[in-house]
Amino acid sequence: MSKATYEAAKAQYKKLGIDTEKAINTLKKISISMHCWQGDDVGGFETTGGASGGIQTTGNYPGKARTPQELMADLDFALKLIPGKHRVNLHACYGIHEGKVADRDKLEPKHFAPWVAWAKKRGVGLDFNPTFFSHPLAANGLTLSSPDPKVRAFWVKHGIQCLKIAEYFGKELGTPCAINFWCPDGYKDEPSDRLGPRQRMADSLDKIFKYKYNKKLVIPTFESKLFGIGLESYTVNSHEFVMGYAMKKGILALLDMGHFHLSENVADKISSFLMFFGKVAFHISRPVRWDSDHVIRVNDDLRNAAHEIVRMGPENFIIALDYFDASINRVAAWVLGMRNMQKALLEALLEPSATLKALQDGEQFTEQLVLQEELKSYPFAAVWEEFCARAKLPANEAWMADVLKYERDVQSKRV
Ligand code: RNT
Ligand code: ZN
Repeated sequence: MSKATYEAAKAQYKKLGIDTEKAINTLKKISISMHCWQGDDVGGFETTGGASGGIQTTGNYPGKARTPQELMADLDFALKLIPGKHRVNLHACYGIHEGKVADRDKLEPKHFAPWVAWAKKRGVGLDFNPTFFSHPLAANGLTLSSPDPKVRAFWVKHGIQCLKIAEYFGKELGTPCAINFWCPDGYKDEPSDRLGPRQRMADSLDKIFKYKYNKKLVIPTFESKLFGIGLESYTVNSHEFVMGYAMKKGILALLDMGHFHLSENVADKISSFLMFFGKVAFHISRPVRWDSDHVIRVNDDLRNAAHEIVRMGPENFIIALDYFDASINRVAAWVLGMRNMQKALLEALLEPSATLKALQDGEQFTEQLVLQEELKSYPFAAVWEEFCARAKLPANEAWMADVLKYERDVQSKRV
């Protein structure tokens, strides 16, 4: 593409009152938290058993990262193909243990020191997640809400240790660490007591948050879910439970795009969250028929979410990706998902939202509809290309050739 193509696009957007330079510069500053777990199918470094306990990956594409070194190398490779500066999201099961693996209730910052060193070197911020799954004490699908006080105590301790690790990340890296609490807790079949597990869950969470974490360094978020695999009938941390608890506790609720009925519009929830929580934490995912965690595409769900994020100020959002497809090249899955998120945000940044809002408020619904639709054929691609060119990266599928080379030279040797 020539510079002239961008200039023509710039002029076209200018007529709408949109400054493409401003859009490019805003996008450059939006940092997305890239989930380490796409790199190895939510495997982690504790066991070789893979993900279990309410969470599951499907697919068997060769070449997944098996060690911290491999995962770090893959992350490095992926980040090089993504414009902008981003964060990396770790799970507690990605601790790096020398010799005997410390159990979840005994995890300490030292188990994440190599990650901090890795992140420091690259100027990357780290986010975190306690891992309430893939563990013998989560095998029956109950953790913080278990009727067994010993099981609850174990997971409470895990939650507290993770808050300490998040504090360590925030302090070492000079950027607050978002720590997301997601538990699979639920029942496969109709329970007789829906209240008890929720009361126990709240009590366990209260015990975790008794730990006085440094609020400048740690941003706790709490994720709701509709159902889990093998836990189809009841989920303790339902949307209502999470909203209520988070509100009461002064922490953020987290929306995962795969955790609602498929006909629900997740983008519509954002404005309400923003009003009452002040900030919104997001797991950008793609459910196909169920919470399948497919790599995100630039589909209407993503576009609608991105538009709401941009309209309400990207600085008010914690944008984290959450999907894990084991059936395709995992590095490509990262790169494509991150770039798709950026594309959706850029398209939203090029929306003449003040004009559209005025049309809505003026009840000029025909003009609003026409403009909304005609905008779809504006030269977005030229602005995306310019954004990528400034980051010295291809704006098209050319990056995949690099991934295929990496697959040949590095990933395919992992047998
Ligand atoms: C599971 C949740 C949760 C996990 C990660 C690995 O349904 O979405 O966020 O995907 O914590
Ligand atoms: Zn999620």
